[in-house]
Amino acid sequence: MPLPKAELHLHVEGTLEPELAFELAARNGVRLPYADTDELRKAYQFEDLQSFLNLYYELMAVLRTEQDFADLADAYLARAAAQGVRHAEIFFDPQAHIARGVPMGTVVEGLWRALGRSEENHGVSTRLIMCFLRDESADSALETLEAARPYLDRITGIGLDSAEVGHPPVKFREVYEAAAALGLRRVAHAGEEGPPEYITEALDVLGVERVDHGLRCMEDPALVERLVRDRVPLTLCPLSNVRLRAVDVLADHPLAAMLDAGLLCTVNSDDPAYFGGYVADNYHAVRDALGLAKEQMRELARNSFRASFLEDDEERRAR
Ligand code: ES4
Ligand code: ZN
Repeated sequence: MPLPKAELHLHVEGTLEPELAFELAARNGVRLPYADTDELRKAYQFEDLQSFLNLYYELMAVLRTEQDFADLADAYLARAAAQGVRHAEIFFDPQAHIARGVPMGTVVEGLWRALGRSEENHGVSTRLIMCFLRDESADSALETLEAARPYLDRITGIGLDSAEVGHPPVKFREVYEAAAALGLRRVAHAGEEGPPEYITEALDVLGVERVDHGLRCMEDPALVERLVRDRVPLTLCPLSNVRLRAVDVLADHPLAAMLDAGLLCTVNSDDPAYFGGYVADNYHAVRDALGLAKEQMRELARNSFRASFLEDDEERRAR
């Protein structure tokens, strides 16, 4: 029995497995520049975040209809349930779809078709987090928030993803303020490839409650002290860090040191179809590479619920 856990850092578009990509391509008459799933899988060799993002955005071309988004999310939820996931907070990238002529409504209604039945079908509760692409403009992010207005009852929070370096959090101050005023929860990717200063800025300027990755905090002892003191959760993605070369090999991953430092670490899968494993695979990989003890594995699973928005909702209801 896998440990019950929550997954807090998962891009739904990053769960598109090659088989489903080809199935959707055929269904929608989209031509992929790969002969078959084997050839596509061979393209999964990444130098860095950008080289991955290029393929990630390219394959999205197959996602066109509500049913496509429903099938994508349902396939993820089935796999997640088999890996012990009981709760999933799921990112999506509306700008990447709107730019291809797929409206916000198609994306959200499609995802909801799967998420709305997830508890009964898979035993997994869900939340949706809408991410802004940080390599697009601040105005585009504001327009995206506006486009999401009719769907805000289905969207718990906002995030910030895509190419990090050169796109500091401060660029998105206004849209984060607007989202906070609408009652949306706030997270952001920071310190994946970008410097520790981006983590500080995400906390101070964007008011994030949780930091996605946050890996590079370890370069700044004062920041680590602050994250520990304020119990700021970090959503780490170990297999992603290896595939995108943020760390050389898993044995060098700072997770064990981060736990020892008292950081509220969680383990997640990021883009599991691309990075070689779903969330339990990430747990097992760090256990084996870093020699984590059973109690540390339990701590990671406990942290995942503690760091989730579900916990807060239930605490609020109880009060
Ligand atoms: C992402 Cl690993 C990662 N980092 C930043 N943005 C992303 N979007 C999808 N995966
Ligand atoms: Zn991510």
